[in-house]
Amino acid sequence: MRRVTQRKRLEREHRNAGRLPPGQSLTLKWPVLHVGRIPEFDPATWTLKVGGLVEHPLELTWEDFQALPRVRVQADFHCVTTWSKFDNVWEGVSVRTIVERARPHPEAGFVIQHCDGGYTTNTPLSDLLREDVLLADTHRPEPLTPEHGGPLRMVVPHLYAWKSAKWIRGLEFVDGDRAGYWEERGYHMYGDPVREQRFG
Ligand SMILES: Nc1nc2c(c(=O)[nH]1)N[C@H]1C(S)=C(S)[C@@H](COP(=O)(O)O)O[C@H]1N2
Ligand SMILES: [Mo]
Repeated sequence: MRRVTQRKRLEREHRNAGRLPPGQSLTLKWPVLHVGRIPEFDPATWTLKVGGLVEHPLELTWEDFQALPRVRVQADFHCVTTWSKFDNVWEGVSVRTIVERARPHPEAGFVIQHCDGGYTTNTPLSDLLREDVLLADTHRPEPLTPEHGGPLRMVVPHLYAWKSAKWIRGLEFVDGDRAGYWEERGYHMYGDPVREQRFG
């Protein structure tokens, strides 16, 4: 008898429904993927810096960050190495909230995400202003674990997951697009999974 796994069945359904981007396969697990080591988190010294071309630079402590208004987002997650994990429920702070407070200059068209350990990635500012883009400290039902970017990571569901920086510590507003860690090594500057923008 032919045995079709639940994963395979789900994968076929989602592919037929157009929800699984081209070249992706469904995972029911959550792989851990990053370069370098997992940083230590000390809530007493942690800050999130928001700077570059902004009217009002910020340096938020963990306590400041926790006092911001919160959102919950359910979204899929697509890694360029071809796995997709569906229906993640993230909680945290909308990037819109940070942008409203920092007030970027009109020429600030791009944002560089800076991480503990030196990882960086670039996105147009307009992409970070989408309603489902957030700085997440929770992957429900649990707080975000260190291997998945805890205490805080970016989540940009509509772009490949390398644009969702783990252990984020800074947002730098700039006037031109500038390659980050993987973009410098040949990954696409934008990274849309629907158009399979894997490599630049
Ligand atoms: N700081 C940092 N963030 C990162 C990465 C990294 O190497 N360093 N890798 C990216 C890549 S390629 C992917 S697929 C996702 C993986 O997130 P996960 O380990 O929670 O599944 O994190 C992204 N964010
Ligand atoms: Mo990835």
